[in-house]
Amino acid sequence: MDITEIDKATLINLYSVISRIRKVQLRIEELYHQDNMKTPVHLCLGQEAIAATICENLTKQDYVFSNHRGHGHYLAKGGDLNAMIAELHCKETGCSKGRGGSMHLIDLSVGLMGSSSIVSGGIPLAVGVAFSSACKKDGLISVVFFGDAASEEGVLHESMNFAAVKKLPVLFVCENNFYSVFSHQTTRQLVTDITARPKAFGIPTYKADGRDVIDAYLKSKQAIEVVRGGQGPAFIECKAYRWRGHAGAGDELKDKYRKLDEWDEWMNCCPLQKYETLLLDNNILTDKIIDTVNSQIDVEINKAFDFANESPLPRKDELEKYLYG
Ligand SMILES: Cc1ncc(C[n+]2csc(CCOP(=O)(O)OP(=O)(O)O)c2C)c(N)n1
Ligand SMILES: [Mg+2]
Repeated sequence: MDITEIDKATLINLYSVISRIRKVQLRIEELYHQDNMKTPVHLCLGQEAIAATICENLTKQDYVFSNHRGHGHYLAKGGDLNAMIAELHCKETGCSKGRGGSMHLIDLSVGLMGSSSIVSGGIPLAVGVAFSSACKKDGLISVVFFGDAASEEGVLHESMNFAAVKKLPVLFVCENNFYSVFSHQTTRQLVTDITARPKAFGIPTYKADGRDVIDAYLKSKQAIEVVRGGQGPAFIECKAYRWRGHAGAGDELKDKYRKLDEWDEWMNCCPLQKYETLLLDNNILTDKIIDTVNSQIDVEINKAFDFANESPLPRKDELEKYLYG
């Protein structure tokens, strides 16, 4: 896996997307305790490169399904930042009209079909849309992001079997951060190699290091080429660490369910910093370009929070407007 296999524009765009997701997460965390964001939040700090590298290999029209930890997926697929921050403030201008909050982001204009707070909830939906694409022959693929805990849900297994039998254009992306809330993977699964599950259904599998942008980008590319080539589904497991608590802002090391040496090891390997150094060493980026990219992101984030704060709440008499009855 070599940086020379990726063109310069892609490398720079990946940097910008990852840094943007990082900065947005940090700002949400900083402001969360002001209590203007009336929603639980599940930050994806530490896992940013997975969303960025997968979505870099997709077209705007390809379909993406997300889960409760979905800010990175939404932004990497091209979702509107103003609308996402407004959604976290439960404002009418939010991407789900302020009715969904952080776990229910959606932007059909960029193929982000929705996010589900039900663990595994997006998986059968992605397979259904892939079935529809196969029938219509529209050439689009569906991608579903889910965590290591979702690999324990029966619906993933049924969905993988159906997708394999019907050769559907769907990519299963498992973000293995080793935890389901407070429980480590080894306390929940005897077979911790998650790719053993898709292999049992005859699905080609890939493993990527979610801290290593080059590895994650090139492995995603291979997996997506298989799916796009009409050979049926593929599965990619990307390992990364959740830097913060399961939900909310701030750090819950005090809860003592994580070992300090484990936490230290992963915190000392920041995907963004590692990537920035690589790009500087290879003369892809300069300090000046880094400053410009990051100051543009800061301006954009300030504007998004201003937009959210100035936006109206949904009207009381319209609270049930989008409910099916
Ligand atoms: C079907 C279902 N079971 C349990 C829950 C409660 N719950 C919410 S998030 C979560 C853990 C999810 O872990 P994982 O899938 O690994 O994603 P991560 O939070 O690590 O990103 C659980 C058990 C739920 N929302 N839905
Ligand atoms: Mg997990």
